[in-house]
Amino acid sequence: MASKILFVTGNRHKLEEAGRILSPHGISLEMAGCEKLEIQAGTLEEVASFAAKAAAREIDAPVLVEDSGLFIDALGGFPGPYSSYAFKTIGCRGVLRLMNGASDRGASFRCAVAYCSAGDEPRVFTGVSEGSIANDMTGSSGFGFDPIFIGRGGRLTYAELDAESKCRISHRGEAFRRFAEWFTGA
Ligand code: ITT
Repeated sequence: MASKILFVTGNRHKLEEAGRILSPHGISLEMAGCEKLEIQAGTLEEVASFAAKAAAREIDAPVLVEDSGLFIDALGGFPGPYSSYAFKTIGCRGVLRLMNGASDRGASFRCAVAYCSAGDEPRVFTGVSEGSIANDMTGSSGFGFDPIFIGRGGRLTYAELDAESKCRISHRGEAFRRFAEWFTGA
C-alpha cells in the first residue's frame, strides 16, 4: 500500500510535480491544511527545515516542506531564496530585463526538501539543476520561471518540456528522489 504524506505548500504545481516524482516509489502526497511558515533566511535548507518543524508540531504528524529558487550567476545568486517574491513582483519579464546585455547567462534551480515528524529534527534533501537563462520567454508548461530556464545541454526551456521530462532532470526531481530513497530504505 502507498504511504501517504502531508505536503505543506500553497503551490499546486509543486504538489503535482512532487506527487509525480514520488509515485513510482509508492509514496503519495496530500496538501496539508496548514500554512508554510516562511522565515527570511540565507539558504533554502534553513527555510524548509524551519517550516517543516513548525508544521509537524502544529498538526502533530510527519510532513514534507519544499523550498526552491532560481539562482542567477550574473546577479550574484539573486533571486535565490527570494524567488517567490521576485516572481510575484517582477516575474519572468523583469528577470529578463535585469539580464539585458549580460553575457554570462549561467543559472541554477535549487531545491531543499525537509521531512519532519512531530518532536523530531528535520532531515533535508537537496537537488540542483544547472542551466542558463534564455533570451526570451518560451513555452507554456510548468510554472514560475520555467519559460526562461534552459537545462544544461538542452535547447528547450522547462516550459517547453512535458511534465515527465522536466521532473526527470529538475532540481525538484533530484531532491524528492533522494528523499524517497531514504524514506523507503532503498
Ligand atoms: P510554497 O512556499 O507554498 O511551497 P512557493 O511558490 O511560494 O510555494 P517557494 O517559496 O519555494 O514556493 O518559492 C519558489 C519560487 O521559485 C516559486 O514561486 C517559483 O517562482 C520559483 N520556482 C521554484 N521551482 C520552480 C520550478 O520548478 N519552475 C519554475 N519556477 C520555480
